[in-house]
Amino acid sequence: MSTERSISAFARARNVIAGGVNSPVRAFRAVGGSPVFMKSGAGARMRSLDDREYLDYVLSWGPLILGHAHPDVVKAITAAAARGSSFGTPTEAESELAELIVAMVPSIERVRFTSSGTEATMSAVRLARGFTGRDAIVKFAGCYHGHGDAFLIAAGSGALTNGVPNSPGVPEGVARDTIVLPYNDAAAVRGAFEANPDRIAAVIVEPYAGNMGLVLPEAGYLQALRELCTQYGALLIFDEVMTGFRVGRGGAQERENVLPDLTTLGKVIGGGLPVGAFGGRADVMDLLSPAGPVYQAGTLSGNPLAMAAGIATLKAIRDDATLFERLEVLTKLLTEGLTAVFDKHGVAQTTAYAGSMFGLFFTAGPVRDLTGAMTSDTERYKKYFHGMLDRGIYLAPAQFEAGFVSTAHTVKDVEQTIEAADEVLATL
Ligand code: KE4
Repeated sequence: MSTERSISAFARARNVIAGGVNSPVRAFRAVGGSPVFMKSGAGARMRSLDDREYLDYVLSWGPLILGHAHPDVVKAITAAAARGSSFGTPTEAESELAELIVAMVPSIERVRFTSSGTEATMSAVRLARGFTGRDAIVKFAGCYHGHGDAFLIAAGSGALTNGVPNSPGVPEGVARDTIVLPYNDAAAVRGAFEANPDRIAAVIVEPYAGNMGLVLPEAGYLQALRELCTQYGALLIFDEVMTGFRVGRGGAQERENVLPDLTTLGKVIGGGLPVGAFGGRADVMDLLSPAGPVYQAGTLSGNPLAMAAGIATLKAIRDDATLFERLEVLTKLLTEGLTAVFDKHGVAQTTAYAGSMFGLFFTAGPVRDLTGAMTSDTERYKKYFHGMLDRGIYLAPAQFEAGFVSTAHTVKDVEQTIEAADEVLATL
């Protein structure tokens, strides 16, 4: 199967773009080989420069819950573009998308849009520090909250994949204010608060951790975080950049019935265009400039084209009563089918799914935190990834990522995937 055009495209890119990519995980460093360059997408599939079609379970790392080039999204972006791409003034589209988010996400009363998830998490932490007057934050090993300095300590996703979970360039002064704890360990959080009773501004957590592979919270864990933050006067921040509108209409907070003080969003709310957001309690959000003193800004925040794509996507989610039920059924079918073929071939695996996201570790597990995730056989994952890629199935080019299903995926697609896995596992 030819990838010549992608290989020469990567050589061209490396001459002018750092590492040849604009986000590290795309470079295939974790799985080896040369990244496949895509030129188009439609529904559940992408087409490469070499005109090879791939069934896509990355979906731009989560945003494309309706699949590639959904007609409603394309129409909305096209119409918005014809009216002008940006005004630098308020527009009603921003209020319309904000109203959709406020209506569906239980804890959000006010929203501020950004152009990426990283901006959203950076801003949410600054707001929490401004609101509490405290400096420290708690994050969890293996969780990824974007590339802000405060988060690149024991970070997941590409930082973990590329073996640099503690990035150079993060000053000691910043790292000192980030307390890193194991995920799924409420006692460790209690201990951190007892040792720092008035120092912790916020606990930021991926309620379903999707950046070390998929690790779900154990019963009572998120509620324990909620109670400890309330008890010690810290804010609880749910980073739902990945889980928002992906695991359910109201995100993980609705599924788990745990209300954070602030929530960060991204990915799905932009429908494939650059949008991040943070929101939550009105009394906290109203501390943001210009209403309050905590500064935060962005030239293209609330961009009309991005808002149009987000509105079209969230309206489709809002108006389709069975959308998440159908997505979860399909994701369950995929996950259980993969488990069955792994067991058939005697290959150790630990799978998890929630809504339309799923994870698969090459380890017998259990996987409840980063330590468990790191027992995964990444060499085997490499071979599995390329075996599936050769059969036209595009999975995350890194073990420490989650997979995603869209409304464009079908039962037939899932059956094709399981058959491909059956063939590949026979070769491992
Ligand atoms: P962005 O700045 O990449 O839009 O969002 C950062 C972010 C924040 N919080 C969570 C929970 C996230 O998953 C992310 C970004 N996710 C990765 C995928 N694991 C983005 C992919 C990439 O870095 O290219």
